[in-house]
Amino acid sequence: MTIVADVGLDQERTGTSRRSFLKWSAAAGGTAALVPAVANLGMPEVRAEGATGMAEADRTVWNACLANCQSRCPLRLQVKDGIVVRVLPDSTGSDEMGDFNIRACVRGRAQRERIYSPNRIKRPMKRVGERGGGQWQEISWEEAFDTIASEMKRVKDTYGNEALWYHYGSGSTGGNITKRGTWPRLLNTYGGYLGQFGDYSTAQITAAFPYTYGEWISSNSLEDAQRSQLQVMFGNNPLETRMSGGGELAVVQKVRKDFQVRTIVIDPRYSDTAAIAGDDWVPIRPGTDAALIAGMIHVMVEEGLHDQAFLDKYCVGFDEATLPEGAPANSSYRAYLAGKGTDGIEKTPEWAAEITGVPAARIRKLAREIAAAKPAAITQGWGPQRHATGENSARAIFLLAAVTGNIGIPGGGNGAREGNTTLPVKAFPLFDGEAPPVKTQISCFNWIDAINDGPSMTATKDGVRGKEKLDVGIKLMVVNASNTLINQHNDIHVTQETLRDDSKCEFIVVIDHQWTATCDWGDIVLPSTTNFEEIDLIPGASCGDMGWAIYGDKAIEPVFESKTGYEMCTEIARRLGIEKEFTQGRTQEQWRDWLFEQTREKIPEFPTKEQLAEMGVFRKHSPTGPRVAMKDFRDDPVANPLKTPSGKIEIYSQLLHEMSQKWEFPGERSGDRLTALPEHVDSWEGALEARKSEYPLQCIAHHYKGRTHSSYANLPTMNEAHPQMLWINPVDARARGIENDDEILVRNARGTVKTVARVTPRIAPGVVSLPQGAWYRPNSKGVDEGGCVNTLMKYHPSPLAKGNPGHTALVEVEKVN
Ligand SMILES: Nc1nc2c(c(=O)[nH]1)N[C@H]1C(S)=C(S)[C@@H](COP(=O)(O)OP(=O)(O)OC[C@H]3O[C@@H](n4cnc5c(=O)[nH]c(N)nc54)[C@H](O)[C@@H]3O)O[C@H]1N2
Ligand SMILES: Nc1nc2c(c(=O)[nH]1)N[C@H]1C(S)=C(S)[C@@H](COP(=O)(O)OP(=O)(O)OC[C@H]3O[C@@H](n4cnc5c(=O)[nH]c(N)nc54)[C@H](O)[C@@H]3O)O[C@H]1N2
Ligand SMILES: [Mo]
Repeated sequence: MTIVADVGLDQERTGTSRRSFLKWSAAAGGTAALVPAVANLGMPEVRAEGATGMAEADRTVWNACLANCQSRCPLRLQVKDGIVVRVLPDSTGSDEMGDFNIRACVRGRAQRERIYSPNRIKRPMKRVGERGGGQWQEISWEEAFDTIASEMKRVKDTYGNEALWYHYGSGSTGGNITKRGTWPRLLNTYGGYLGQFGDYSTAQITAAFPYTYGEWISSNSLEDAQRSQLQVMFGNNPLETRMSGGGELAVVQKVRKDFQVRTIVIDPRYSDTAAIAGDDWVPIRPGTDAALIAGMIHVMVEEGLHDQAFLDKYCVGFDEATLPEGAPANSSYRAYLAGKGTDGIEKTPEWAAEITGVPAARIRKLAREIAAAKPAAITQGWGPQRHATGENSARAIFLLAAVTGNIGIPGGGNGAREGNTTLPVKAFPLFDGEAPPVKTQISCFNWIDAINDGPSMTATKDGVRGKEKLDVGIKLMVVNASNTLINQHNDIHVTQETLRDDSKCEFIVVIDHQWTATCDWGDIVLPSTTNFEEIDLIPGASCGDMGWAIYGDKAIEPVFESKTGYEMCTEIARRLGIEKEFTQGRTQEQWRDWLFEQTREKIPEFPTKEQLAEMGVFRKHSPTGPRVAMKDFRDDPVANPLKTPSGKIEIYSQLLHEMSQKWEFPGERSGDRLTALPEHVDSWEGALEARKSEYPLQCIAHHYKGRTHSSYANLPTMNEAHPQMLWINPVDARARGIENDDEILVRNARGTVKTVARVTPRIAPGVVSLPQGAWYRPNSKGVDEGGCVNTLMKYHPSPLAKGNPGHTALVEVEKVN
């Protein structure tokens, strides 16, 4: 197919004229950016002629953007002479809800810069000299496989399987065989590895769910919001974090356009969602949602606006009368509001205003409006929970949905993040049998403690699961599709010190296709293919009530000496004598056939391999209409109890009360605590501490449009379109003599970042945001000129989840003179 014909197709769908498409192509593109990159790689030069005409492609194949933004966009790659010359978006679907054209965002369309990036790892590398010292030697694949297999054997024989660790990494989340599954399967086949619970995204809310709802239960879909009178979004930002025509962005805009549902966004930032889909913005100090909610519920109760009947029938612990047996007197939420609890403070709007920065009159108005809207869809993104006390923020937002009686009804919701409809596409198995062989788990964020002193980690101090304490620390790490060894993990300096000592963690293998800050700390670094260099059945994703799957075709041969994860693991399995168990006698192609077979058993109308290769995308709209969470429970709570101990929604959790007596928070963590109620807890480096600290600004780290975490952060076009910068309010900037675009230093006791100021009223006073994911690039003085926010963040796991508080830190900002 020629490109001109494809442009014609797009034109129908997007209204883009050929002229503007060409302009876009040149700007986002390709020629200027591609040629030097290709030259760097020593590959034949491609002339995609930009404005003067378009290169003819030999073929067009389907694949997808697999980065972890959770949108999952199909891409059509045009290939000429073995080189990807152009990346086009989805050409199927329409603008109708449930049939959306899944149009890739700027990042997806910039894939060529990534495939042909000068940062691509060319061949296996071995560290020489000190770990992290920056000296490397190229080695053969044979040597790499032999070394990894013998290190796995040595560590297993010396310390046992619990000393092996598969590191958290989200770089190829959207894949299936190309996902992060191959390495876990290898490790599980070899007897297993120390497990992990939680993730870097949602640890606190994941830990909060069981104590309120018994398990993770996503809210109604955003498509269902068409039946709402009001949407209230707490730190939920689909327009930036669910970009593309297949993301929730499309659903939110469609609901807004067709149904004009009033929308309030509660966020320290005037996000794109607030700006484009919001009617009202409530700027709030980070980490204080539970205080805002207490202030609002105080108003509702005082004015009789809450849904007492719902609380009586479905909930535990709002009132003294529904507290579980054995709960101390005055431990209900009502007693907390009245100041009869242990803190003795009444939770008036004035009290909440002091903490949150939202004026008391505004809190009253907001409370009345939310209580009056029937039904109201209350959702939260994951920004509010990625905090020092994020578990309580998440639970407080659940509570607001319960107090207003919005749970289990169309147009309502349970205060969690929106749910959606997915297709049950078969996943590549991480292990055979019922469960992975090793049952012991730590929080995925706690690995650094397990390297420093694993055996000191216990159930009540570190949340270790499956055992009272660890017997051994992490001695070997497989770090695949991850930059969380350095860039994406809080407090880069502490991590580097720990890793430098290779008597602690004795062996680290990193697998990636870009040379990241994480690669710097490997002992062996392996060059992976991108997903465009291998085959897959991509499970797709979902938005609203539409799910889809994408054909993963191989567009080009592996670049340089890169290999697929499946090939790497098969080679290592052979050396460990477990090849047959690992592969089940299948090639990657045969695994894909198996995935198709298995999926077609579950979804009879799912296309065959040949059909999907042609179609590219298979989409399906929910046949039962928009998702309404907890409908069964609402209809009949006796027949359909929740998985909580009481079977009801637990506003007061007896389990948490008991844990609060037992769990230990020694030393630096002595200020942490667990609470039976979703109450506001002043945190370390939180809103109150900011007022007396020498670092008086609360620094959050929103997820940014030009990258998915650190993925795409090295692409010139993305950096031009979405440069790194610090958002700072004009009030705070003026006080420091800072003007827009000034070079600034952002610092605290842990580190210093150099970046530029974006002086904007789009962020609350007293708050700054340095979008996470920029590449760490320290200069000779240790100042990070790349602008990585984790240079500033603290390593301090949250109290219940032991999760990542990636939006909690205090900083000071000064102009560079
Ligand atoms: N473009 C893009 N999209 C992405 C990603 C990306 O890096 N770039 N990352 C993907 C991944 S892995 C994930 S986990 C999701 C993350 O999705 P989220 O966690 O929802 O994204 P964040 O930007 O961290 O936070 C959402 C909003 O919460 C606000 N916020 C921060 N602290 C608070 C608070 O205390 N209270 C309130 N009310 N609001 C607060 C932030 O300003 C932000 O606008 O996004 C995914 N999508
Ligand atoms: N302070 C702060 N820190 C944060 C956050 C925050 O809000 N604040 N957000 C956190 C969140 S939500 C998350 S999910 C994490 C994300 O952190 P990570 O999971 O580390 O995600 P990325 O930074 O995108 O890095 C993914 C890597 O995978 C590589 N990759 C891509 N495809 C493949 C492949 O097919 N094979 C291999 N081998 N490699 C591949 C990419 O090149 C990239 O280097 O960051 C967390 N860090
Ligand atoms: Mo995430």
